[in-house]
Amino acid sequence: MSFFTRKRQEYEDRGIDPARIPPGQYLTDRFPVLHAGVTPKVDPGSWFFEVNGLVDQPVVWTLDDIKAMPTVDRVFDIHCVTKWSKLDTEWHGVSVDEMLKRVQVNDRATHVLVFAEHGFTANVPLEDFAAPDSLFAWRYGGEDLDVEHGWPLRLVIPHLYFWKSVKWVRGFTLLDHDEPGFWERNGYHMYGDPFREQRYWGD
Ligand SMILES: Nc1nc2c(c(=O)[nH]1)N[C@H]1C(S)=C(S)[C@@H](COP(=O)(O)O)O[C@H]1N2
Ligand SMILES: [Mo]
Repeated sequence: MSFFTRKRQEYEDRGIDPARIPPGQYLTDRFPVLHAGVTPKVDPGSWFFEVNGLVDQPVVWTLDDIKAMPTVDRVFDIHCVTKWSKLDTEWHGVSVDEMLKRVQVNDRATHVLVFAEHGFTANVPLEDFAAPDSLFAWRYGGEDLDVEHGWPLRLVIPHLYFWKSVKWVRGFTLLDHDEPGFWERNGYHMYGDPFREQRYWGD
């Protein structure tokens, strides 16, 4: 019996619906830390967030501006391309939808390039970015996000592999085409649906 078949049996025995676990993933109760480069040192006082590209008015928000928007609490399963999944993670922040209401997105916009400290980027179709579940979070499990997990602000798009959930996010650009981000230029899939196991180019 393979590792994944055995694990699946174990999850069923624990009462976990196996349909929640994408192919080739196993569950962890830990919260692994994964990123390229070093954890940035962020000064929340001088921090700002930018929305630009295909919008009528580019905007710049401070952390206080963002935290003053209506907030949501959401619980999701997350799936990392390195094969761990974590169930029922708890996030608090502002939904992407709520943010998009505050900028006039041009009709020509089809994709988003999300950017972060140290030049990290990730691309997502606008439709997935604006999906009802997507949010910009600053609390996890009832506490401020750990710096390693993206404080002061991180994106969470739970229906795509977790590399699209950009930590230390600083803004996003609306585009009329798709453009690979950091991991996508390095062989990761342009879309990254865990249930279709879209890990790498060609998957
Ligand atoms: N800014 C930034 N965000 C990032 C990354 C990164 O390298 N830089 N790595 C991504 C990857 S590959 C993963 S799996 C998740 C890991 O999030 P975690 O460390 O909170 O588990 O963050 C994603 N967000
Ligand atoms: Mo990752």
